[in-house]
Amino acid sequence: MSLITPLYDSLWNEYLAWSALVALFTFGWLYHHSFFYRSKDGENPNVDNLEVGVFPAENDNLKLELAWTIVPFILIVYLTYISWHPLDNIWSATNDEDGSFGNECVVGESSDLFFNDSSGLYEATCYHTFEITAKQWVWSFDCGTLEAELCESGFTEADGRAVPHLSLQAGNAYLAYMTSEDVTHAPWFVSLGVKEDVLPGQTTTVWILAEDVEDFLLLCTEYCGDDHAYMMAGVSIHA
Ligand SMILES: [Cu+2]
Repeated sequence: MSLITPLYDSLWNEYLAWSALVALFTFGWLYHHSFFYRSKDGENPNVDNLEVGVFPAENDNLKLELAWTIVPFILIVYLTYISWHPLDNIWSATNDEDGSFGNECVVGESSDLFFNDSSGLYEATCYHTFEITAKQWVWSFDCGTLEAELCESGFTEADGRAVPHLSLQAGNAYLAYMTSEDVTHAPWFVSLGVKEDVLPGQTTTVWILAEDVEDFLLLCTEYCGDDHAYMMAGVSIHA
């Protein structure tokens, strides 16, 4: 079972590498200065003659201030930039920009979903649509006119309770139209690394890219009242 889609694999590695680098620098600096500038036994620790409530403006260093403002800012802009591409692959409502998922499939047509290694994005020849409706504290799935093989809703057991169940077919791209009947909820397709808010009176969409055969849970990730923690569904992606 994949814990993370290939869409985020390289992002994950790059974020980890930058985190390690920043941590190494920060804690290295911190430990070096903590020990290097420690006062010796018997030495007056207030070597700079600091006074309580008086800012030591003579120690100000504009270059240093600018450096630790600008360098992290550039890093954040860079990380945002590299995150944009894969996130766009999942969240763009219509994929007309690059046409990654084509048009809606006609009856009997399959998406032929695949991960394009060179672009780092998912592609499909066409996509299917279904609906997700949330209310306190249950999910419901409407597969519309899709054949049962492509999309089927029912019930299953999770944590000793009967919960809604959604069955999808591997190798297909789905666009889920979602809304809520009461408050804000947020379905999280755990294995796919995808979550998106659903809102009363509005329709939001999210791409569900069913690549691997697997079973996982769909959880609510927007606090929605007493039984929020139990608001789950089972998802099966079958061959
Ligand atoms: Cu909820």
